Amino acid sequence: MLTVHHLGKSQSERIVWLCEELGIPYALKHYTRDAVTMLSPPELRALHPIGAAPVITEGEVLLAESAAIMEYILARHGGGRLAPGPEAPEFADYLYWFHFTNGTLQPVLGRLMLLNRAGLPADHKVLLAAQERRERALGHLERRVAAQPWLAGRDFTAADIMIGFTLTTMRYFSPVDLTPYPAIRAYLQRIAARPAYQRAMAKGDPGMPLLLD
Ligand SMILES: N[C@@H](CCC(=O)N[C@@H](CS)C(=O)NCC(=O)O)C(=O)O
Repeated sequence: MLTVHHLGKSQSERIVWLCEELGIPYALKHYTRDAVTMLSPPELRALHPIGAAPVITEGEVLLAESAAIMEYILARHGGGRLAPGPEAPEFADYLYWFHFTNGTLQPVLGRLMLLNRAGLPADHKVLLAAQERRERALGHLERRVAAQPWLAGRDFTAADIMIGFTLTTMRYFSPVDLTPYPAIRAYLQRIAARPAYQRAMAKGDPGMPLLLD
């Protein structure tokens, strides 16, 4: 049995959502962040040397890193769904946008989270550079989702699952005003309308207000 080790309010919501989209059987094990540090609890740290979520276990397999877990589940349980293959015209776009999240957008928001915590003055050049980088990434994304409904093109794929957390729950840690990005906000409404997304969030983080606007 595939077990998803899910830390509340974290990137592991991606894995819960993927399992719901695929309709595969899985067990969900919940972990709660330390109320003061917001870090993962000792039980999750005992599971994997990095101690961060997500982690999955399946038989002898223990795997961390959300992108690696997504690829593992898609390859083993996806049956070709949600991941266009090399023969598909949208293959390159799929790969690019799948990796855009953890390669570009998530690090930018993470950097800003730390810079904001450091209490830098609003005009500090490092802070301004990070903000400019965030707006560049969001502008790029805005143009993409204005041009077609989903990141890889006409069809919803795992690339959209990767970015969902970063555009929503991540904003609890690194606030972003999406007012200047109407196409991203419309894209988030398309995500919100998916029954599998609704099920995943209800199971993973019941009661957590979803930052979809
Ligand atoms: N690159 C990793 C990042 C994992 C990560 O930083 N997870 C955060 C939650 S969003 C976490 O577990 N934080 C708590 C901690 O590090 O103690 C991935 O994509 O899985």
